[in-house]
Amino acid sequence: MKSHFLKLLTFLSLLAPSFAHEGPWTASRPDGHGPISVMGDHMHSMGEWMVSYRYMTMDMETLLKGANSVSVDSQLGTTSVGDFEMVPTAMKMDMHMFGLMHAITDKWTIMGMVNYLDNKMDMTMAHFMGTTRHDHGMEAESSGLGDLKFVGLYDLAKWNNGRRIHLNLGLSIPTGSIDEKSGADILGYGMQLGSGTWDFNPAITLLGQTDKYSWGAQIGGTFRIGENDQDYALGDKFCASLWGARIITDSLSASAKFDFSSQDEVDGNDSRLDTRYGMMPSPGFSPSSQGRDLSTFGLGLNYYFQEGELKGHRFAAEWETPIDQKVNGVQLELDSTWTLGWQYAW
Ligand SMILES: [Cu+2]
Repeated sequence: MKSHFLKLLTFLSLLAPSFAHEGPWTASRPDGHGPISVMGDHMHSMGEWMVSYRYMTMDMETLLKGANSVSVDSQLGTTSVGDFEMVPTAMKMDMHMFGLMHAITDKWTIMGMVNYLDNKMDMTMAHFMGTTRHDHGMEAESSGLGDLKFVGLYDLAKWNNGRRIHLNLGLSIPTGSIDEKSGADILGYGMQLGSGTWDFNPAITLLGQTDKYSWGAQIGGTFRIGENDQDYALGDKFCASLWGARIITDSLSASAKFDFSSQDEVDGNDSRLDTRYGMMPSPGFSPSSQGRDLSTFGLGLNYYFQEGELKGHRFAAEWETPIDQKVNGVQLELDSTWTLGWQYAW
């Protein structure tokens, strides 16, 4: 994790001196907002409001043990019971995110976000008759409101060369359910809709613009405050992002982004899931098969209407794929993420 972080900083320090222009940073260009997957990338001027909607869809399939691909057979056993009796084989997570931003002063922009989640998971369950394994396919679903998030963005400094830096101070409120079930059975950690804990989300964001290019870097984390009412806390998370964008027309820009995140395994354990694990060992019910190190590369487009009926509206899309990933325990491998978004400020 440290070496990725150092590489990122070195890369950034090489770029930073050359990527500057005359005048202050401005939002009124397509790359005036970061790639759509970045949260809290920009601030507003006093009195401005912004509404946004994002649709994010993540696909996961095939199993990883640490950094290595493993087969379903290797986990379920072929002639006798293996490490697990049930493993996930695919998962799709859809997220609808609604956001509201308002700059109460030039120094402070406040932001609220609420998510609606929709998770689907396919699993294979096995049992043995002598030395013959019988497989059953199973499906699980969960959907509903996620955790509510409030963020204060504080302007630390603005320079007259297109650069600025701000602080992100986020608080996540546990409105999302951690009691999602399939029939009478509690679902695994990854299928729950919230963390169940109050979480602190600090970050620092650095932005720069030249006439044709822009870049940004954000480093932050998620820290769980205490444990939830089931006596566990999801793992703390560290995130670093670095992106660059180029203006193609007055309305269109294209971006490339590198992301690194590292999330710890679950701290503590949900006794309801321990009971399920006792009856049917599965990585989804295990605190040590949660969290991962993930490096991704993303490509995106931002479109900013400068005139006509849609003047001021922004549409953006971004596709991200892993370049390196290492899971804790045994988990599904992340395949790709798409983020589509709309933003309107006035
Ligand atoms: Cu905004």
